[in-house]
Amino acid sequence: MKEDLKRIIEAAEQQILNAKSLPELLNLKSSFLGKKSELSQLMLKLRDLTPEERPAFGKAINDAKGVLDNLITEKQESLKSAEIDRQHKGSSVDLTMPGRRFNKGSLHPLTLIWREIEDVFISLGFEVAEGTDIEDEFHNFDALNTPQDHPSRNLADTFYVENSQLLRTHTSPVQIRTMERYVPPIRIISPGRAYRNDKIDATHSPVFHQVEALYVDENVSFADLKDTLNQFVVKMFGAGTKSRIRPHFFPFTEPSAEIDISCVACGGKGCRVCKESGWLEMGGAGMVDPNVFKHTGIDSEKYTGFAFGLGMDRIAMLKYDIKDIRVLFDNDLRVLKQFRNENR
Ligand code: 2NM
Repeated sequence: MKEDLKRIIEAAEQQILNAKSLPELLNLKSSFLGKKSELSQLMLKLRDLTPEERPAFGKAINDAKGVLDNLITEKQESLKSAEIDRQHKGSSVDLTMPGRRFNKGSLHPLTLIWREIEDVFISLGFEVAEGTDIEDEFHNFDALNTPQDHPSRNLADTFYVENSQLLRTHTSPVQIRTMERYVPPIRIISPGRAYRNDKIDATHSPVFHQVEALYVDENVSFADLKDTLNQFVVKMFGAGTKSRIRPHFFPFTEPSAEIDISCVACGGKGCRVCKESGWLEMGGAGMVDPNVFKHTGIDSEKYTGFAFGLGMDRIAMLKYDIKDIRVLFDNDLRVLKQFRNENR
């Protein structure tokens, strides 16, 4: 009987390994492991053995069944994958072909500049504050020390909504609301959209983008303002970029100044971009007027602060050599596609 078992297993192994197809393998499976198989018949012959011989031999038959079953399962897998390979070879699908490319979107140049500006100010210790585009007269004008008869309040300059609500003409109301809510030290920037009823041309749009910085604490000085400005322009436009200030007037700062930076096109030597002056206008700045502190509940005897405002559209135009502000609002794909590789 031992010889029988050995012969059966060897023959079965040989045939299983040589099986050429799944149906053939399934036939082999039932003939080797099924009820009528030789192994099953061998089980019946256990009766002829002595009780002492029976357990070991029964186990040998079961082990043999296990070995053959594993062998069949393995062969089944390899025949299946061979079958799949064969199907692919015969069809027109070329699995080695590269996938279809799809068009990746790109960030708008203003979004890129917006994020870069935030990163620079965050690196200088500022936090980003945001407000709403619709504001009230108090936060847009009154609290900023703007006189009742100031021309900027006119319908001709400001978009009013209703009930003395308006589209903010700068992002300063964000600074006001921050000063109302927090105690110094306050170090924030407020990037965002602002609105003015301007005629559209190459440098004016009724919707534009501004970033304002505000630093309020004990002993904040004009020197702090100039240093912060310098650090910003160097990080934004590169080492060697300089900033300067010229006297000006704003209702909300005293003293006030206009900000210039050395021309990013010629480095200050004079060219067509800077109209031979070597300088480019960048925005306004000043020390927060004590009247503004009074409106927001900050003690102007204890605290001082500087603020400045910059045009983000202008910064984007300078950095990306865009000559007309309308390009930033047209969303012409031929323009936007050029920023594909600038995504972050
Ligand atoms: C500018 C120029 C100068 C400014 C002032 C304030 C506030 F709220 F602190 F008073 N925020 N922003 C400011 C000062 C803005 O934009 C050209």
